[in-house]
Amino acid sequence: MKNLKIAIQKSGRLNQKSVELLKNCGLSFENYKSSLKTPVHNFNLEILYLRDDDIPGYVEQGIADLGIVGENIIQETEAEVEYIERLGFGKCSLKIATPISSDISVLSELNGKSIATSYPNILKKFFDSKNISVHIHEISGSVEIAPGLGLSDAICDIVSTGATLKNNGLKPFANVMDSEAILIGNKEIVENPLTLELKQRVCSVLRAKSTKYVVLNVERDNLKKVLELLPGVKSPTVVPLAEDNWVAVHTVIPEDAFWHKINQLKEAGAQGLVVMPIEKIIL
Ligand code: PRT
Ligand code: ZN
Repeated sequence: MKNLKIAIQKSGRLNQKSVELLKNCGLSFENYKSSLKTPVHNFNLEILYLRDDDIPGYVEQGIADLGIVGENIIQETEAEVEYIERLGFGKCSLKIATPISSDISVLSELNGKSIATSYPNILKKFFDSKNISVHIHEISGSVEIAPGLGLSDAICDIVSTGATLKNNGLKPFANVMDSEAILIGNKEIVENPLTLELKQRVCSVLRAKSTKYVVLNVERDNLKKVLELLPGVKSPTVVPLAEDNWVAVHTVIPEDAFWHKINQLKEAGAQGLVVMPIEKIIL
């Protein structure tokens, strides 16, 4: 079978998490920062290290079959690629921000104003859909300094903690889109058996990451109450303990319900709770 090629960011915010995800999928490769590509030793796959801006276009053209890149870049480049899986890292938002001193309070007040951004295509679509006409100034970096220099009335840029906006005397004003890293594929390759296998591995890693393995002890009299609190993957395992009338319950629970559930379980009579990370969940 022909080798697939997956493009990931060479360096920057998505590189480390992309490498970590692929390694957690059981792929063995060297993460050479200096090379353009590296073979995977135990899967028919080659890893290409590219600038994130080039990834959607390369995947669209089939130079790479798959890619890991922020949704903001996919939308901005308007490349025609398939979304295979949302990966849950690289989360951020594309926001419009105005100077703290500005009294603009609704979007329509931006009509006729100028906005600096590195995302002209997304921004144009956003304002076109609202019938608002703005002057878009495309700049490639340090967008946040544009209003201070008198270059624009507002900006549209990626925000994660909001610290950069604050440090530059700006406040978030409107959300244009939320973004995260996405596994994308060339249209011709999404049904390829290798793509499907990689997708299955990625999903099992993501599923495991968002759940915890929990073991707890409970008296039989309280078992029903405890089980009602545990949706689990299927049904929890219940095993007798050496001490009469006590059982151990093994199950998995979603990470986001975690602390809430733990306290409820304790109140229902659960004791000796042990919580462990899970490596993979294959359904
Ligand atoms: O060299 P290459 O072109 O590959 O990388 P790059 O410098 O263009 O991108 P990089 O590595 O900065 O970001 C890669 C991807 O990470 C982006 O396309 C987003 O999908 C995602 N991401 C997540 C972010 C951020 N968080 C982020 N905070 N990308 C950029 N930022 C920048 C933002 O531009 C602004 O300057 O961080 C600043 C804001 O951060 P806060 O925390 O102060 O709000
Ligand atoms: Zn870039």
